[in-house]
Amino acid sequence: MNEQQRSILLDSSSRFPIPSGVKFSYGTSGFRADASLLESTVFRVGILAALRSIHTRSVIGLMITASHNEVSDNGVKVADPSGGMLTQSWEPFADALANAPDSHALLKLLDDFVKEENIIFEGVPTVEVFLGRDTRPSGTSLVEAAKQGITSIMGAIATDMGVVTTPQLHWMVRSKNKGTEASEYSYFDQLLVSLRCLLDYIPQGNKSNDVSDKLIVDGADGVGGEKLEKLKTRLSYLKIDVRNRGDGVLNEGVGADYVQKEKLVPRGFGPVDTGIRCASLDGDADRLVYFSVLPNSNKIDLVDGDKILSLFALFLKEQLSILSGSEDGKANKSYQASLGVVQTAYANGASTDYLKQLGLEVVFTPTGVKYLHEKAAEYDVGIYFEANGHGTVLFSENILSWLEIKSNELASTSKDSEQHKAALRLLAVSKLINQAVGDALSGLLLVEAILKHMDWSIDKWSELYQDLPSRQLKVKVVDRTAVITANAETIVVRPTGIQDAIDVETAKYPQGRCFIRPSGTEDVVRVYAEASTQEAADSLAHSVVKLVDQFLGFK
Ligand code: 16G
Ligand code: MG
Repeated sequence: MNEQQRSILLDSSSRFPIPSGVKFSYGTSGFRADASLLESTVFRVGILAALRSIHTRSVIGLMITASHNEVSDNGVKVADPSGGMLTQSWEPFADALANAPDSHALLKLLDDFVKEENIIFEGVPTVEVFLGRDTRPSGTSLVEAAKQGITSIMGAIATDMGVVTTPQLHWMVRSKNKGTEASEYSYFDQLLVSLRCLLDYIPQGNKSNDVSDKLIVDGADGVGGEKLEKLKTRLSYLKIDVRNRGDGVLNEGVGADYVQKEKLVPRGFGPVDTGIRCASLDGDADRLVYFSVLPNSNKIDLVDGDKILSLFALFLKEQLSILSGSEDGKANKSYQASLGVVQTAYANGASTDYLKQLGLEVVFTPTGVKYLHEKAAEYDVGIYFEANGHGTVLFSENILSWLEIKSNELASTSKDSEQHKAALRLLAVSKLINQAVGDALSGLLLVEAILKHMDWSIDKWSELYQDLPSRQLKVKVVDRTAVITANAETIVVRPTGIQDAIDVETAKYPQGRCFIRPSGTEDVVRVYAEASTQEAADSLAHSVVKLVDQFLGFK
């Protein structure tokens, strides 16, 4: 960095002192904290994003959101050129940057990092960072801090996309770097055109018309409801009633996280909604769950991320097998696409059994989108979902070009064949479903299209398999970093002895399964237990909480 650049950085960073007594850490979803503590962090992430743009010669994204956290929190995360999460190799730099005690320490860090990573400032045509924020009031001033950080790197441009969902921002970054239009309008366009295609190729036949076109969506009082309301005006097929569009408190008794964890109706829903298909988005619309209201109660039948995954897997497997079979029923050997499913330890055991019964390859990764996404990208068609409703489907470049060729070929030889339709459907799914990151809006449209294709009600979908009862608890301990896990968080290797004790407890319960892991977003250890009855799952979870106390000590 030249002297002018160094003096700009020194000067601008002195305007954003870090709060005392706080340690920031770039967790599974970036930095998160009470919004009042975040100005310096966001400013510094702005600098990081501009450097990343220089280094990758691409547009980078910076999103200000704390997702499903309470409204007083906020957060910041970076989207890489592909639209995916920031490369893990830069995370330690993000941590160091956020915690540098003063401007001089910050400058030294930047100098060292620029040398180490060999970041070349000269000859970069454009240095650009797309900025987005959710509806949190604190977002406005934090965006300003981000702009100051970005523009502290000479020549860097901060392009403000305004209030957007997290997946919209990731999508825009990806599109821009692919040379296609990166506006909200083009995002909606892509969703609507591909949805239309899926609906156009719905098999005609004896339909029971089980699936109603009525859907009620809980927008978590966040950005998702607002965007869905806009999208809806261009959607003729569905009648969507969007509730919790932003007049209430964000994430308070509403949203996908609440619905999935509490298994209760969100605010604004009640017994009158019994029998209607309902969905819930989280605060920044990157999670989606479905549910139906149980008669005369505030309880729900939850259709979580695992079931969305199962629905997608079933549909995609069917389309791939139509395509790989030839007209005479013999397998077409021209391309054998690999189809893989990625879950975490939180996936309900019944879902994993179901997917395996379908003959699918199921693999596990630790919690956090970056791990699932990376794994899913190893397949031609990789489907990943967390039980909490975050997930998507990734298509490899290979399969996409093969599908293009195949569909053109079939268009001239057998236009109305099932194979041709299957190829077109798969291409449409690859455009409808967000290739950058899990996206509640695009996921919702794909669910709706598949239900319509299958002619399935939400009940029929929910009955794919019966969830095993489960219980999640969180425990505040003296030091959660003392918990070290392995095998995709299914076993604990430290503290020594605790895994044996958990195994002994678990063995007492039919179909018992239990694991603990340190949270990446809160100062707690999480306990998950599953068993054949709710009482057993509760009891297993509570006994393991006691073990956590014995080995780690409650705070
Ligand atoms: C973050 C992750 C989510 C994960 C959750 C776990 C992203 C974008 N989000 O929200 O995937 O399920 O953290 O939280 O990666 P926990 O570590 O507190 O249990
Ligand atoms: Mg979220």
